Amino acid sequence: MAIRPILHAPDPRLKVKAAPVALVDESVRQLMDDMLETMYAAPGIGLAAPQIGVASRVIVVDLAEEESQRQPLRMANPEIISVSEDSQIFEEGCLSLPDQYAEVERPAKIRVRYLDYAGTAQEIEASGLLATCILHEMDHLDGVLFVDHISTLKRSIILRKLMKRKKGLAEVA
Ligand code: K1U
Ligand code: ZN
Repeated sequence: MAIRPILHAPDPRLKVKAAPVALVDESVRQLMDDMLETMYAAPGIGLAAPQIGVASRVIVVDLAEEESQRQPLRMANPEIISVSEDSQIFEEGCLSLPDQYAEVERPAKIRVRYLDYAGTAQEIEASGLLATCILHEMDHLDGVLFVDHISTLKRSIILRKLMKRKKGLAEVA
């Protein structure tokens, strides 16, 4: 397993639509393992393959607050089967938009189909933060960031802050 560098906006690789995996083979399992290690190290509660520069439809999620309670979800080719009519609002962060947060409204309950670590088709129902996190990660697979769900003004403030931060880091280096 390896910790991989996480891309930061405005990297163009974060805006690309990722391709489905043909099957869950050893290379996809290796990718899932690396993504989980990278996510735990960050730390974060989710990660999508495009965030480490891999344009494949693979995400990982784990809401556990303690190492002893970890219950990782590794999903290839996730698809939304249904969403509830009612919505919920969570404050979202993103490892590709460091230190930036905003409230985002999304469906409160979802049903998702995906291929697991063994390549077996699974379906789960998710609600609360788990639903929001899965939807956030699935957005990454289509080149969508949480800032694409907020007002133009809030989005430009966040993106300007990130550009400034990038410039500051470049001047130090
Ligand atoms: O996709 C990502 O960049 C990961 C992101 C997932 C996410 C967070 C909040 C709402 C929706 C999706 C993160 O994990 S940001 C970091 C974070 O939320 C966190 C970090 C440490 C402990 C607990 C949470
Ligand atoms: Zn994110």
